[in-house]
Amino acid sequence: MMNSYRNYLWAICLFLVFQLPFKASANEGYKLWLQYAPIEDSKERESYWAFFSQIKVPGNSATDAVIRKELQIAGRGFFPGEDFSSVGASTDPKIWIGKAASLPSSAADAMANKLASLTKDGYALFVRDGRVYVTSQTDTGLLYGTFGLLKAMQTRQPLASLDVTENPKIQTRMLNHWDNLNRTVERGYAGFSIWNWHRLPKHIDQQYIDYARANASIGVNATSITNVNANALVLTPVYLEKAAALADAFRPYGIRVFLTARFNAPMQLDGLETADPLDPAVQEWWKRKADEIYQYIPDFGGFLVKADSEGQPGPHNYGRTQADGANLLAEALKPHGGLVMWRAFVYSENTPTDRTKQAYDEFKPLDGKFKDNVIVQVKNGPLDFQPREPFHPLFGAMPETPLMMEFQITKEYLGQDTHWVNLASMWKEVLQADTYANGAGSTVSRVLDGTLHGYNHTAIAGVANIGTDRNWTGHPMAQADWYSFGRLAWNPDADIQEIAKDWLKMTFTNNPSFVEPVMDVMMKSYGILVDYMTPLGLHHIMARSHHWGPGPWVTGGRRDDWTATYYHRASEDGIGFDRTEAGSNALEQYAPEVREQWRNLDTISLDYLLWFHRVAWDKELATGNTLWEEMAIRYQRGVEGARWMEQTWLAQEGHIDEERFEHMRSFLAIQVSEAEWWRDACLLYFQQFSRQPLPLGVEKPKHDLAYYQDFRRFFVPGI
Ligand code: GCV
Repeated sequence: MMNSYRNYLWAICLFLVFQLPFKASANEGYKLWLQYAPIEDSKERESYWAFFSQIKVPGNSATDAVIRKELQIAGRGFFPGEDFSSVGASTDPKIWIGKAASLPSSAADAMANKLASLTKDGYALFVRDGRVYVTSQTDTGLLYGTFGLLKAMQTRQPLASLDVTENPKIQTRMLNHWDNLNRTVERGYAGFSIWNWHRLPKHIDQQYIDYARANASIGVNATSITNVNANALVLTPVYLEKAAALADAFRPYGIRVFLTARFNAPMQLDGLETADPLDPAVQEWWKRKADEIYQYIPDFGGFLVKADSEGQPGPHNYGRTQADGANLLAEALKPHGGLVMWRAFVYSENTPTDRTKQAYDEFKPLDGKFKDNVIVQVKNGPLDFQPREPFHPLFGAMPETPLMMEFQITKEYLGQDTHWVNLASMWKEVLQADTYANGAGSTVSRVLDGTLHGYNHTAIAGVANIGTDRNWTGHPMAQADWYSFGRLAWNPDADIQEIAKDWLKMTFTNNPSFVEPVMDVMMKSYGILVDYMTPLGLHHIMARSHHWGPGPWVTGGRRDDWTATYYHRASEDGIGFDRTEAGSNALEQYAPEVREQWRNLDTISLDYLLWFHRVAWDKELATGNTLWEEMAIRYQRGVEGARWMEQTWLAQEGHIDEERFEHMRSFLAIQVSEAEWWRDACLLYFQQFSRQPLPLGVEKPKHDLAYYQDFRRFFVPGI
């Protein structure tokens, strides 16, 4: 009787599963890569069930509770209809999820070396006497291990032979939210801020928990919840209480909260006459403020600070250095174990040097002058998250000062919410760049993981791309950027193909007919986008202010260094910014081996040509084309690439749920038309200077230049 009822339930479940690809709900996007889709193949289901039906989680911490909860969610997804109400309580476990200290001695003794190799947050998955063990030295490590186990199931790895040891290479792996207290998000394209300040602290939205789950599943262990263009109000009791409620919700998931600190907060909040970092009253103010914050949030991570940049107050206002500013806050946080993340994105229109040189000029002389709880946060390139930049010259140049990476996950300059571009490809390029700081092999990733200079703190941040959109990120594929960020933060040397493959399987399906072609698109998408936006090292040629769409004609206005013409310098003689000795000499900020790669116009990679050189339009390049021809061909190639992406996607119909398929279909149509827009607008504009026809094979623009220059859009999001 029981059996036939069970079979009946299974039949219903299978029927529902069969319907899934065609009748998916909006929820599919919300669940991110934690879909835990039903295991349809009966053999696979049986073999996973043999383990999953008997799990023991012996611990009793708050993190153990969320581990049990996650197993319940996953179990209900993988095995619909089964009862998981007492998951984790098996008396004859086939899966044991417990910290190393709690392991049965038979397993602990046999695996002593493995266990000893685990660092904080690390985990091991192994099999001993037919039982799967998930273990770690810490609660958070155990949660990460649980997600490791669930990933293995989602990507259909056999549990009977699991053998994984994972230790993070970077200590602090964080998201930076540029979220304002009024819930708008600077450079956010996925709706409003998920932090509902008005309802906090009393209401803890389920989305906060799901945010923490998603982050923990990829090893993100810190979050700075407010915009770096900071509002001092967040440091007042009303907001500290709200931030504390978020910190409480995130704690079991191993996530620490940071806040952005407005440098002149002592003046704005308490009427001090100065915010001078050397003023004793100011120092006292920050100490008291730090003490107060730790009363609300005992494990508060620290401050993230943007100072002396784009209108933000900072130590310059008092004739002090960036080290003076950072050390002021570091001193206040020190007794509590907090960190200061001080941004190197410092530049000014009043400094006459090339903007890309200013951060190095300012910070390099301060190397070794920062307190030991300061980390300097450096953007991947020396300008500002452009589609392609050379690595920032500060990497490798600050051996005495820990540096952390700042990537931008939100795509301010890469098509914002509607373009599909796999950012991991761009990040990988930077992470694997060789700074030659200590000879060959001194990669940026080794600067970040601390092995190059022996940093005492290591960290990496990504500017978050999430908001209140049903699927968190607006573009369904932008979820991959959040996911990949976490994976690369954990291991900056990780294989990005593996990351993409895991993400696709967990998010959509394990079907190789879908995974392989879509992964191919992901791997090529970055090169394609650069081709249709900023080929050959062009940069900062986007529209003014909202930064959406092309604007190579942007000139004049309040700040020269916010125009396009400052950077491309196109004229009838040629185009490009000369950063060699003959020009701004930004090249001198790199190691001699790097300079050597880039100083010669004939041998530099074409990817960086116009970043470092000014080149005549009829200069013949290594490809055999003139500069003008090469530029036009690359723009055309980018458009064709976008069309290929669209076609490849259209061929996926039926492999996944209709909703996400259709979402992607319409976004790809937008991407193709915007790729054409970039190509046509840029080529028409630059053609005024090259005065040459479009080469064969490059399509004629649909409109004249005036059309593109007059093109206006209102209320573009993100500003
Ligand atoms: C938060 C760019 C963006 C700004 C951003 C700034 C920064 O300039 O356009 O919106 O401000 O970078 O990183 O501080």
